[in-house]
Amino acid sequence: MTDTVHKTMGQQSGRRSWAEPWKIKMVEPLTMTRREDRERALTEAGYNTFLLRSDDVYIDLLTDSGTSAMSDRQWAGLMLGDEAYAGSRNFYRLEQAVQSWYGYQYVVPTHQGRGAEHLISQTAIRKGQYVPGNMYFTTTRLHQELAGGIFVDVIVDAAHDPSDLSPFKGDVDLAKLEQLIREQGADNIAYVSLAATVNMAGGQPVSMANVKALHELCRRHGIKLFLDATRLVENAFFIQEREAGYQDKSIAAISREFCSYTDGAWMSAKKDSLVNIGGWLALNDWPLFEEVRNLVVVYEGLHTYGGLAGRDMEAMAIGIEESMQDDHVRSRIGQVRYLAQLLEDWGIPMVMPVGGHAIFLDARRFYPQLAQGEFPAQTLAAELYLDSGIRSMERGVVSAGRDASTGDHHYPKLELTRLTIPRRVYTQAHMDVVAESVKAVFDARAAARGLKMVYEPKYLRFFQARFEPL
Ligand code: P61
Repeated sequence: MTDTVHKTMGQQSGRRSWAEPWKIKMVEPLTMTRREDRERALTEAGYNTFLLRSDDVYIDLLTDSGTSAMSDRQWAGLMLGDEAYAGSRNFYRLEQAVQSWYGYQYVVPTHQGRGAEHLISQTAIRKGQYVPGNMYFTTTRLHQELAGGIFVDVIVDAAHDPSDLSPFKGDVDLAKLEQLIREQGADNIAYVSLAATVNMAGGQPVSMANVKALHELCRRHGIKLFLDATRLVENAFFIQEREAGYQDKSIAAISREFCSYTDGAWMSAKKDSLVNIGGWLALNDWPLFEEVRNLVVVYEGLHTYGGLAGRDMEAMAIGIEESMQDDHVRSRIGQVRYLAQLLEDWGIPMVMPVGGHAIFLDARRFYPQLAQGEFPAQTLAAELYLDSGIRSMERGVVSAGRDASTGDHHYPKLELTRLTIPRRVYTQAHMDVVAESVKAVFDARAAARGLKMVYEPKYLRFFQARFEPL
C-alpha cells in the first residue's frame, strides 16, 4: 500500500476535467509489437516510416489525413450513396454544404486535396509566374512548379523559429509580398496561396486581421487570393481563442468570415472534414470555374463526382457539418494540447506554440550532434518507432526536397518530426504512452548517429526514399 492520492489531469491543473463529445461504438484492435519485430520491420522499410506496413505499427501518428473516425451518421450516410454516373444527389448535398459552411459559389469534388491543387495550378498559373505563399507545402508547391510557377515564401519570419511564441505564426508578411509585387509586377503573380493553418510551420494559424489586410492588398493590385482550407476549422479555433472580438463567435461563423476574404479554396477533406477520402475546389469566379470544370473531367471524373463514389460525397457533406461544431474542435485540439503539455513539462524540444493537428518535435535540439545532411528528423522518427511502435513523420530536409532549378537540397530552418493526431481515434491513455516513449527517446538522445539516403525518387522523395544507419 502507498499513501499516494491519485489526481485526474484536471485536478492536477487546478480545473475541472473535460471529455470528448462522443462515445465509442466500434473498436479496431491494434497490433502490439516487440522490439525485435520493429527492428526487422524498420530495416525492411529502409528507415522510412512511410514504407512501414500498418500491421507493424502500434500507435499510428504518421498523419491526420484520412485517418479520422467517422461518426455513426457518416457511416449511415454511406448507405445513402447515389452511384449515378452523372448528377448524383450526394453531389448536390456536398455542393450545398460547401456553399453554406464555406460560402463559395461554385464547387467541384476531387479525389483528395492534391487533385484540387492540380486543377487550380493548371488553370490559374501561367509559365514563369510567381506564386507567393505562407510557407510551402509539399504537394501544393509541386503542383505549382509542375504548372510552371515559381513558389516564393512570404510567411512572417517568426514561422521559421520553433521557439518564437507569437500567436499567429501563419501570417503573411505583407511587406515581403509587396516587395515581390514591386519587383515582379502584379501581372507576374499568378495568385497568393494562403494556407490556414500552416502545416509545415507546425500547424500555425493565420489571424483574421492578416487575411483581411491581405485581401485588401490583393484587391488593390488585382491579384487573386486562394485558400488552402484543409485545416480551416482549427485555424478558426485559434482566432476564437486569441484574436480580440472573436471570443463570442462560433467556429462556423469565423470560418465563413475567413473565406469571405478569399476568392476560392482547395480542400483536402481528409483532415477537418472527418472523411477517409475526398476533397474539393471551390471558386467564386465563373470563367475560371468553367475551365476547372472542364479540366476535372480529364483528370478526376465527371464534375458531379470528381473521382469519388456518391457515398464518399455524402460522408463528406455530413463531416463538414460535424467539423464546424465548437465542442468537436475544442476536444480535438484539447487532445493535441494534452500531449503537448506533458512533453513541455518534461523539457522536450518542440515547436511552440503548439498548433492544431500535431506536435512537431524539434529534431535539431534533440540531436545537436547531427548535421542536417545526416537527417536528424528522419532519425528521430526511426528511434521513436523502434522504442514503442509509434509511427511519426519526418518534416525536415527530406520533405523539403530539391530546388527545381539548381537541383540542390532545400535546407529548411525547421527540422521536425511530426506526431500527428487523428481525429476521434485515440484515447488519453494512448497519449500517455506516446509521451513516455518520446521521453525515453529524448533521454537516449546522445547515442543517436544519423542516417544516409541510399535511394531517392524524383518527386516527393520523402514518401519512398530509403536510408541506412551511419
Ligand atoms: C498530411 F507527408 N496533408 O499532412 P491530400 N494541403 C495541406 C495538407 O496538409 C495536405 C494537402 C494539401 C497530409 C497528407 C500528406 O508531404 C505530404 O488530400 C495543408 O493529401 O492530397 C495533405 O491533400 C494535400 C502527407 C501529403 C505528406 C503530403 O499528412
